[in-house]
Amino acid sequence: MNRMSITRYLIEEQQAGRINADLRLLIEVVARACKMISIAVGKGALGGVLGDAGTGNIQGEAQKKLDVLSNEILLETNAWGGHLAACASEEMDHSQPIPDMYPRGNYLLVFDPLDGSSNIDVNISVGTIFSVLRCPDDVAIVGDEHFLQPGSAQVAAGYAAYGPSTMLVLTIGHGTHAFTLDRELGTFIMTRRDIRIPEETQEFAANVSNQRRWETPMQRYVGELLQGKDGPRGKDFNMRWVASMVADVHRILTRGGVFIYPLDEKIREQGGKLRLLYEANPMALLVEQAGGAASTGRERMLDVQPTKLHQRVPVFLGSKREVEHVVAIHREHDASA
Ligand code: P6P
Repeated sequence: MNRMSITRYLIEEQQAGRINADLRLLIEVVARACKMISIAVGKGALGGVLGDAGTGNIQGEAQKKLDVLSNEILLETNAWGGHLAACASEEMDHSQPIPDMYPRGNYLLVFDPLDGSSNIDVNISVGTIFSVLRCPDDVAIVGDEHFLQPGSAQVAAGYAAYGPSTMLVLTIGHGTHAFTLDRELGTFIMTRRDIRIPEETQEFAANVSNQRRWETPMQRYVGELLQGKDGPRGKDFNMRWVASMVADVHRILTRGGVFIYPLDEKIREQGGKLRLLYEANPMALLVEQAGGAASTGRERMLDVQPTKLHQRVPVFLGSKREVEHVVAIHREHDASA
């Protein structure tokens, strides 16, 4: 059987001139880091890495031991290859330049090392989300400000999903492709090329316990979904909410759907729940490359100009027609306000 490994895929993309050797190395290294994280996650209680680390991060969240371990794995595996100028992470207050002892490259890597880690202790799928940017030219000392690029500037994005199987879903700007980890070989094998998200859907993902605090148009929108075929949408909808963005987005990439995390009164000050640079933007690129759409409700996600490293945004992404419907509801609301 002609099985395409991620290495062969990346070599062929390099031979086609769509990526260079440094970006190929970067993605291979991140894939190797995700394999290491998958092994640690898979050990569960036997690995002695469940539970809290006893520390907190800039998000004000208690860090899980696996949050800290996953962050360290991504930093260490990416330090010496000469492909990166700096890394930034959900788990670190500020970006971290490549140590002076190593050669410096032209890319910036920003990641959520273990997304959904509150699910770790209850054995529910979690994941790693990553985004690759170019380091601006002629920068002597790389700082947080150099990461503040719109999502459209990403040269690559992806996630690893640590579920029943470990999968890596990746885009380098030429489609979204899925690879499944062959644990015997220790290699990611392409299992889906050119994923396409159905434009219509009957499935939504939301934490509806927040509905009473959402902006009015979103309360109405989800209310209509819940009314099903008896309501204005004229069809029944199903709901799923894993509370691991990687798991919910992977389902949407696989069979369609719409993921919504609206602004709500509780988080209005922070601008939303999900982080722009290492959650919303990489997922938005993957979804758009698969024929879907991603928006803040008022702006295409990939057009948002970041102002802070850990900036948060409302997130609406998935089946194109459904996201367009959500954007139209926001536009109508704002026009009448
Ligand atoms: P809530 C996990 O903490 C996360 O950042 C995403 O992975 C997930 O989609 C969301 O938050 C879950 O939020 O409010 O339902 O716990």
